[in-house]
Amino acid sequence: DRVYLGRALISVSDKTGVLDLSRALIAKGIELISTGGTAALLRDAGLPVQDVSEITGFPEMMDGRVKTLHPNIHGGLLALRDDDEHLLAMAAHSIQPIDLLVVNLYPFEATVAKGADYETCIENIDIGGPAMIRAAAKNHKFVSVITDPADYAELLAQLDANDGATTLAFRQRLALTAYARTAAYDTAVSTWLAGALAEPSPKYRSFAGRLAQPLRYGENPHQKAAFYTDGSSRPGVATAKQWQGKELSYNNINDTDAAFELVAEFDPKDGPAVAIIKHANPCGVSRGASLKEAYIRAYNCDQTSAFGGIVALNQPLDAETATEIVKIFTEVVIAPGASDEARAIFAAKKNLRLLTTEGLPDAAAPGLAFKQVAGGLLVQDRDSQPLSVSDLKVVTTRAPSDAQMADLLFAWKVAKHVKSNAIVYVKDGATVGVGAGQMSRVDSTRIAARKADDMAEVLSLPQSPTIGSVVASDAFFPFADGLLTAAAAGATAIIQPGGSMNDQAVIDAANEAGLAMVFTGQRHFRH
Ligand code: 93A
Repeated sequence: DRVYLGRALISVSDKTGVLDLSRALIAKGIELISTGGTAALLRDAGLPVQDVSEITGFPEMMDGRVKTLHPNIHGGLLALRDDDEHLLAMAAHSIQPIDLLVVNLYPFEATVAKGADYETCIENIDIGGPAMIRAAAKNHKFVSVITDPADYAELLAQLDANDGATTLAFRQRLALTAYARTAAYDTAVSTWLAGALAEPSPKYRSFAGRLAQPLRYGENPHQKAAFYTDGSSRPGVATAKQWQGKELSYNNINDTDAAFELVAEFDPKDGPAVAIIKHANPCGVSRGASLKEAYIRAYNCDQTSAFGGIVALNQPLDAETATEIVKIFTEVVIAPGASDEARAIFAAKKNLRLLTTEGLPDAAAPGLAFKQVAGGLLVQDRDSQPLSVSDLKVVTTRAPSDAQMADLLFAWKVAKHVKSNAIVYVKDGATVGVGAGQMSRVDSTRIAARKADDMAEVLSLPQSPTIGSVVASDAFFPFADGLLTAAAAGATAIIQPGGSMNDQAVIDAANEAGLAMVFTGQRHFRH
């Protein structure tokens, strides 16, 4: 299964390392063929190279759109070297075999990321390159294909280890890498085009990503895992800069994403906000007069769960907040920036990972969310619908005060990021109890209140922080029991979607308990 290399076609946009590779190939007696820019570079360095146009008998034309799309190239890549008819066809048309293909594509993803205009993006869709890559990969029984400069060294090591030949196992792995690359490339094109055409339907989208980082393991140590990015330049965990700490784990990435997406709900113009996440659910979210105060108030919602949590800030990390954060063990902190002083404070905590971004995620950004099921993939729009005061309907005799209204909207934003059934108690711009992921809404209501009582004890508060609080429920109360549990815990106002057959009974119960209640008309299930 060894194949010795006679001729290589090299056509690369990213010219990194291509001279060294070419020198090494020539030293092994391999002949080189190349396209315009690549050939010029090799020739300038004094290396012998044949132009593709000499082989095709056509000039590179139409701004380079047609360079390598020719039977003399594709025949050389696709011919089966052990098939008499293929060999006869090669002989009849003077087609020479090509044993090694080195291609990297027009930088489509980078062009999009730079914010280039429509025409420029179109011009950067590579056609001939993927055609050759796919041809060479299909014929991996005989042909080796390299699509990433990072693999040049491995190719040379393979040739050294096998007297100038490649093994079938190596070529198979290269073929796999090659198809992953062309799949990701076409996905980048379709994703960009869907965005450029403002095409909202998931029906027309394709899904794949680019391998960003192989992970040590998945959700559990026995699960293999990797992190793929979709090439977008959206601020978030995928595009963040890591300043210190160990490599992010699968769970870190998942939780950091949850934390940053949540805190981004709170516009920095309205003041600092902090979210602390544990197992993808918030265990404390708060605003504050300062970032430090927001952190302390978020921490005081559930100090036990915050240990080993993930902290997200809606403003750059400052020194006084950093000093507060390092008092307990935290896995990751993510923020839209960090001061030098804050970074110096973190530097003493080697295991604390610090990530910074260029800005906050856009909570209202369109996009898609995926969920795998056995045999398929569920696709839906991101839950990015905003809610404003004018969407709300007061359904009780008593209307919420301005202060309650502010807390209700705060609680609603948090509830959107809590696994259903979600119940969130809020007081003065801080969560005081979060009930997440229960099968019964009344259980979530009880758990959240019980956790608040626990914290009252830890903080030696005179009474439970739920007294005088407001409550958000991610979906409607089907019965009055959940609402009455919240009222018994001391809640004074409720925000919920409404829309239950039982709404009237729930409204009556709210009136009887003296609660103010507003309906949002929209739901925030999160499963
Ligand atoms: O415009 S293309 O799609 N048409 C082609 O026939 C073709 N063949 C190779 N682009 C084509 N290529 C691409 O040119 C390669 O994938 C590579 O990215 C680039 C190298 O061009 P140069 O050697 O002129 O820098």
